[in-house]
Amino acid sequence: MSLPKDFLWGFATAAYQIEGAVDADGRGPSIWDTFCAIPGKIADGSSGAVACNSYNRTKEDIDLLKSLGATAYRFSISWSRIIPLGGRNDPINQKGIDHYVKFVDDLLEAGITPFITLFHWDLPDALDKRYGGFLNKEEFPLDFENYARVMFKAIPKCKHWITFNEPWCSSILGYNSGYFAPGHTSDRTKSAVGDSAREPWIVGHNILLAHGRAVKAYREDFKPTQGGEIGITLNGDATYPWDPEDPADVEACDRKIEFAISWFADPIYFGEYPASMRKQLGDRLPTFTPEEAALVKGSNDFYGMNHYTANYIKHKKGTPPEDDFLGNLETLFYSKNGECIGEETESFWLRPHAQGFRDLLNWLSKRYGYPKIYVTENGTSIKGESNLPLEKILDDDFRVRYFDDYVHAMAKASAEDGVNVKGYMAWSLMDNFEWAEGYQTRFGVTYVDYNDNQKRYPKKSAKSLKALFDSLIKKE
Ligand code: GBH
Repeated sequence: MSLPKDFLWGFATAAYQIEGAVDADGRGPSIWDTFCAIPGKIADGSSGAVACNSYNRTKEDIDLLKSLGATAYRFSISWSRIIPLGGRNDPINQKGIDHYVKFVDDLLEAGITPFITLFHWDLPDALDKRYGGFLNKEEFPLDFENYARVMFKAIPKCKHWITFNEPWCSSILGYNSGYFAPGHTSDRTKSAVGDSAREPWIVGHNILLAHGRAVKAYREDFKPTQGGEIGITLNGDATYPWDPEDPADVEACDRKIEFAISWFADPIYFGEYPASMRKQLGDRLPTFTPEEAALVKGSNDFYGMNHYTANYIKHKKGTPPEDDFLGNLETLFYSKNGECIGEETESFWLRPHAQGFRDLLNWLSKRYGYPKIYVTENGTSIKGESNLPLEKILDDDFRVRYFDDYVHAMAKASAEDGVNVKGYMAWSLMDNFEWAEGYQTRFGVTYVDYNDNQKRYPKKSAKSLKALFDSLIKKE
């Protein structure tokens, strides 16, 4: 037994990926509704308009969670259901609030602990159009704080709040490569607007300020009476040197994690950006005023960790181009000696390598002083899964093995390395709208038949997690 007695485990989802019902009960459009409508942006031309229709199937989803034995569920709130136009002077939509209040009541009645993500990429479109969304330092943090306050007030029963999911993705994919909404990039064949060398770093900065404001509001005005906790969720992959004999590759491994994770985590734990980023980006990386640094520093009650994969890292020589966001290095699947990091999946960026999970848990714990960690996402797609017959899909041994390997690696980090991990949420409860990849790529432990009324079929992996955690969580 190697996980603490009070360890929570379950599944994660995000509003735009599962809810559908985009016009129900007064919801306003988000930047993802707008982005999906642009031809060529989503692989299969789809959108989240229907998705899993979870907005209308909450009872069924909670029954599913219960039947799988989950003790926690992480989901996100659609900001534009709460405040359709998004801003602090815009009308509040009571029907949107009522939906999530009831959902949390129903989860608690089923014995499932809710983890609420306030923001999983679906910015109200009106804020993007009104003032440039994340790019606006004066407006965006204030509007986010206001929205967060509305939710804290409405759902005092929620004790675990996550401000932002993966701000790296909102910044880099939204404002450098343009692969995600709102699609800004310097590449004029893809977008009429954007500056890949500057905008991502401004967006990241403003998200940190918005996070800081929401945390301050929670701690001052809600936590004293509600007693919950709040933090941010960051994504990051494990790194191994392409050539372990080359000190420049070894150094590039840390730099890769700094550009992905410490970009946000260093300001949150130390009050400043990593030296490696300042060195490469110069004054394109904003600086924190003393007030901003004070707001952001110390703003995590826990660290939310999203983790999926690992890479070999090869340093690059010379001056990187201005739009480089990796830290002047290459990410590879094969090492110099020809070792492969892991098997292919349906996702071009994902190859299972469970030891990397243990190694990254250790890296984070050492750098940030052994914070409490919740693993807020971990999971895999499977090569060719969508093209298999149903009975083969439900027999997803590859995913069963992935969870088994990764959860055991985490349990070792907990029992043997002193890592303070207190929860784990598998991505995802069900197949869903996989952003720019559309519906072809499936991450669910539950199969969703998009051609037959979004019917749900739990896969083998769905049923495998309870026994796995029962074998690892201490009974006393
Ligand atoms: C998670 O991100 C998301 O939180 C979740 O919504 C999503 O469904 C899940 O992954 C599965 O994809 O080569 O530059 O395009 C995981 C972290 C970081 C993985 C960005 C994909 C693409 C890098 N993601 N990465 S790029």
